[in-house]
Amino acid sequence: MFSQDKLIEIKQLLKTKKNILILTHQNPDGDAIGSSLGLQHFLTNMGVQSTIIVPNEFPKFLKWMPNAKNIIIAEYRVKFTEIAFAKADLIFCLDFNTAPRINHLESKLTDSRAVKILIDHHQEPDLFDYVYSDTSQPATCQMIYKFIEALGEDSKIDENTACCLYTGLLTDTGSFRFRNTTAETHRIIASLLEKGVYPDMVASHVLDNNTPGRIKLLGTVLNSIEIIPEKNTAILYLTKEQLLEFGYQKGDTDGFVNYGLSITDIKFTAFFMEDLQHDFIKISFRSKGDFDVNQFSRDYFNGGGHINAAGGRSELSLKNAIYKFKTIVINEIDEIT
Ligand SMILES: [Mn+2]
Repeated sequence: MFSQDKLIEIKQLLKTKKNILILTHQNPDGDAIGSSLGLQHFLTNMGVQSTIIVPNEFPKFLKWMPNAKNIIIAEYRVKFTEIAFAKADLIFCLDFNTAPRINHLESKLTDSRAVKILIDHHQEPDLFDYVYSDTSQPATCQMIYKFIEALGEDSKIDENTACCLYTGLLTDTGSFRFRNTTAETHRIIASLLEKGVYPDMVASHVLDNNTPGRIKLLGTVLNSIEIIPEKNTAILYLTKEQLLEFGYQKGDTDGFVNYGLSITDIKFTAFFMEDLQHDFIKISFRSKGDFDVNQFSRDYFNGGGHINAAGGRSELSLKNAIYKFKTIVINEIDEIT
């Protein structure tokens, strides 16, 4: 958490700064949108105006969230974004650690003379003016809650704020199943429920969001599963042709990688997917327990992330990328338990 001195300074900034931006990462997920909207609702309740800017479009299953329609999608609103950054005097950077994570907005952020406040749970953050970075936190939404608490302003958390923060916690903890889900998380969830969150409503928006095409893609990816039993590892993949056959839409394959981990005794899973636009393979890694997929991806597949969830990529063909993966897992990785 920010030190007491910093919290007092931030309170002062909220009173004096007039052009406040809330910024989150490229391809915003539930935690990115949830923390941004949660913070915005809270600020509104404090009488503080703010604007949320995201680099690109976010998934349909997050559009129901209160005020989501007012989020500025920078790639569609180029002029507006330009002016907003030029005028900004305070920028909250949520759920990302380094400027490249906001893609085409990177130089706008680094060039801006606004005061920059980072609240994030990814590793090795860049330097900002105020930093609340904690990789032990399951979600930025949890950190927003704790930030509000530290300001002594819990009473400003209304139903809308609570609903947004709940959503990010739900998505970033895999529905409260990942190891990052702590007793503190559940205490915070309890107080969010007391503020009036309907968990069934959030779950039905966020989790029951399949299209027929996505279900067919899921069938295809499940058929692709290969197991390396001696390393408790599962591999899944989708080709370009399969994506096109079922009318792939951005976000359709989100969560597919987790099916590998749903198999008895599987502790490590990788999902390989041919990219439709570029000539590379996108890879998602997930693990259970101590096996560090962030390190694995950094070492072998030009990526990174968290201990149990990471992304990576390969310039090889799909077949060769999978072959490389198998070779490494079989020959270079100790037992995965
Ligand atoms: Mn997050």
